[in-house]
Amino acid sequence: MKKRAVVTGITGQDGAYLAELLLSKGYVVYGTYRRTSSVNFWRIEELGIQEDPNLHLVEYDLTDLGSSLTLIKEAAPDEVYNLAAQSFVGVSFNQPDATAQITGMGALHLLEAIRLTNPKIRFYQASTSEMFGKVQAIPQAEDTPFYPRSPYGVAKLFAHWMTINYRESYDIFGCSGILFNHESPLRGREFVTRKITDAVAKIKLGKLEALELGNMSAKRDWGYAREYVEGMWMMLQADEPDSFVLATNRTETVRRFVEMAFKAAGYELRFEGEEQDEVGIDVKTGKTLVRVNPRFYRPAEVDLLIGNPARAKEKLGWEPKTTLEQLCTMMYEADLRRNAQGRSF
Ligand code: NDP
Ligand code: GDR
Repeated sequence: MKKRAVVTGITGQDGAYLAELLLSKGYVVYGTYRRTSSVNFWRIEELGIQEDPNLHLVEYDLTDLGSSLTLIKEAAPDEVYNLAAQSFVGVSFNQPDATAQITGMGALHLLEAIRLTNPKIRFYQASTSEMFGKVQAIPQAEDTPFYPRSPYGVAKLFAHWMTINYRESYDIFGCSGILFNHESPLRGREFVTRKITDAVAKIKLGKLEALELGNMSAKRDWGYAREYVEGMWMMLQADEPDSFVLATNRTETVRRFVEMAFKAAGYELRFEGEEQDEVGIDVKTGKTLVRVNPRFYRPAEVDLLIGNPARAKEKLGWEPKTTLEQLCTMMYEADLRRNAQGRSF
């Protein structure tokens, strides 16, 4: 019998990669998408899995308890991966209520559906390093105290604790993956790495003058999404449910990622000025290629994230392999190709 999995949020970066991984392992996958006026399947199209006979695309909204019950009843999965969320931190400040409903309550709906339908189903919750927020220790591990700094982080913390609570109360095999930032050519363009690689490709092709960013001093621990979805799967194959940090244990500023992306395109940048007056100048031509726009600053910032993935290494055998330089170049090259072909997602 083939294993069956539900992946919520298949139209997102991680949902697409995870579906690809599970299909390659022989699973039947129920991937959920939201009904909108124009559904966007570009990621699963890029991965070439849209027509896979073992992939079933199911209309679903996380905020609807009935929809969760129907999904779990009809798909009858062995494993559920809850990747759907309002996942953009910046937007969560403008839409705190919607973020709480989707990102927080949505996870509870799925846990309830599992408890009521079949408590043997294994559950993965997409938790996040944003729960550490104003960090209480460096590096951050599973037992580091949380201090979220955005409505998104607070909503995710609710879902994280609900997963642990259902594990302890109902013996549900619920795992919480505390994943640090992970990127790829399939990353949404509103997130900073992809915004940068897409803009650098456009600048290279003469389609854009300069890149505008917010806080370039923020530090993040960035890894490659394809390796992180494998970690999600490994968590649900373990003997015991647990919470796991997935991270690279290396942190860099946004500014450093900007430098790297321009370097991949053959530029050398020099940064001048401070904070909102900071600019990035092309050493060869003297042109300003990067400037700050206060519009992209957040009401409260997470300054520094760096994760310690020791538990995942020890208990799951999971380790990151791709360096940030390799990841940045891979993303830039994909964006250069897309922009040269006039495709832009
Ligand atoms: P994306 O933003 O790319 O994808 C989010 C998915 O959730 C999309 O498919 C989106 O659908 C779907 N979704 C949003 N609202 C609803 C809803 N109400 N009902 C059903 N589906 C909905 O996120 P990522 O792939 O980057 O991340 C996957 C998960 O991991 C998210 O939960 C995120 O918060 C979390 N995470 C991500 C990290 C990262 O660095 N990428 C790090 C740590 C955690 P639509 O396309 O219709 O908008
Ligand atoms: P993050 O990712 O908030 O860490 O959440 P994002 O790429 O949006 O921001 C990273 C850092 O870059 C700074 N920044 C900018 N960010 C964006 N988006 N746009 C800009 O122009 C810009 N300029 C500077 C931000 O202030 C921030 O410090 C991501 C999401 O995937 C979450 O869902 C996930 O939980 C976390 O990663 C781990």
